[in-house]
Amino acid sequence: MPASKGREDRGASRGALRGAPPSSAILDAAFHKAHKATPHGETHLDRSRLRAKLKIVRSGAVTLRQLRLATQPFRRPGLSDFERLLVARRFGAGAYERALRRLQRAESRIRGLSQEEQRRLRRASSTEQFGESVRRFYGRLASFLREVDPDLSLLREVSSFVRDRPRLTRDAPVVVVAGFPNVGKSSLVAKLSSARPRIADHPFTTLALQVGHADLGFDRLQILDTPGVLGRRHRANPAEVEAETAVERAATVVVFVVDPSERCGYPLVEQEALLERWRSELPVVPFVVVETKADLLKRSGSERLAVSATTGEGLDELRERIQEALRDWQPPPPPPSADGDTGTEAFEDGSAAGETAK
Ligand SMILES: Nc1nc2c(ncn2[C@@H]2O[C@H](COP(=O)(O)OP(=O)(O)O)[C@@H](O)[C@H]2O)c(=O)[nH]1
Ligand SMILES: [Mg+2]
Repeated sequence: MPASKGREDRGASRGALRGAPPSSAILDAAFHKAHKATPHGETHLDRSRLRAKLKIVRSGAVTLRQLRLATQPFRRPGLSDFERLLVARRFGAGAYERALRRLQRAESRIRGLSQEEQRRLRRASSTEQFGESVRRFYGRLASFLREVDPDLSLLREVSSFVRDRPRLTRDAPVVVVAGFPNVGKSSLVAKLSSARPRIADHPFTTLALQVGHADLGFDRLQILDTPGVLGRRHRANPAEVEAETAVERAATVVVFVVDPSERCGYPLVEQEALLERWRSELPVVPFVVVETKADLLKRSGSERLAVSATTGEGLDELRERIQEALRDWQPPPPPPSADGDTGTEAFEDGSAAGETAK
């Protein structure tokens, strides 16, 4: 029944747009479907028993399908370990897992309830009793669903968060471009890869991770643009947390971008302090440090590579240094066990790519 399927799905998402709790759109769709039942039967009593049964079966089935849709993105292959960590840091540790468990519990309660009322219907012998069964079922269905409203809302938020983040593959190294806000990270990523990130002269134009691909002798090098980080770990905003997570857990190599011209609006000493902290916290991850905006200012006596996204200066050399840092890279071994819930994508075994790039 493709037509009615479309209607249910649309009904449920329209409710979400209006800001109504997810349960009300699901119940609308469920009751709408239930009321379209046209039963056949020998006698009036048979027909009305069957009508009651169809209402219970159909409203239950529509509801269960909507609950399945809500949990779909989290079932096999599920989130990668990196995504799980991003989600845990954004939404709280264990939050979406608890929501999933509560939804699974609601599903089985609804299934049980539907069977129970169908059994009662078989024994019932009057239209009044049929009506009572339907009303009881609807009432309890509605209250089960309202109980999981916070869980449904959370899972919607989490799935849209994950949908907006890049899906990394473990078959290719990840170059994470990181540094202070406004130093020119996105401009470099745009020059180095297929990504077309937003570039603007103010901090925090990049609010989430973005991936671009490049061919530097690898099939599919992943270049990750990150939001700027100010280095105040205890007061980090969500965008900074995301960038730190990418540096800590996704990077095969970090390209750390320093803006010695300070046109970014942040003093060089603070930029250097962030670099030092990351280097000491992540001793196994190779860092390629570049001083950018070389068209504005080139420090004399600096050992570091000077680059400019504007003029293209130093970019070939940067590509070479990235290649050099990735020379011994090997794809991580497949995860030890397939417990049914782990993904086929990146890092589901919990390893950071950097740990394998020794
Ligand atoms: N002169 C000059 N400006 C640059 C260079 N790279 C970036 N910018 C400018 O610096 C600002 C911030 O760049 P963006 O790439 O968005 O920095 P992000 O916040 O680190 O991603 C923008 O106005 C860019 O045009 C460069 O190499 N030279
Ligand atoms: Mg940016």
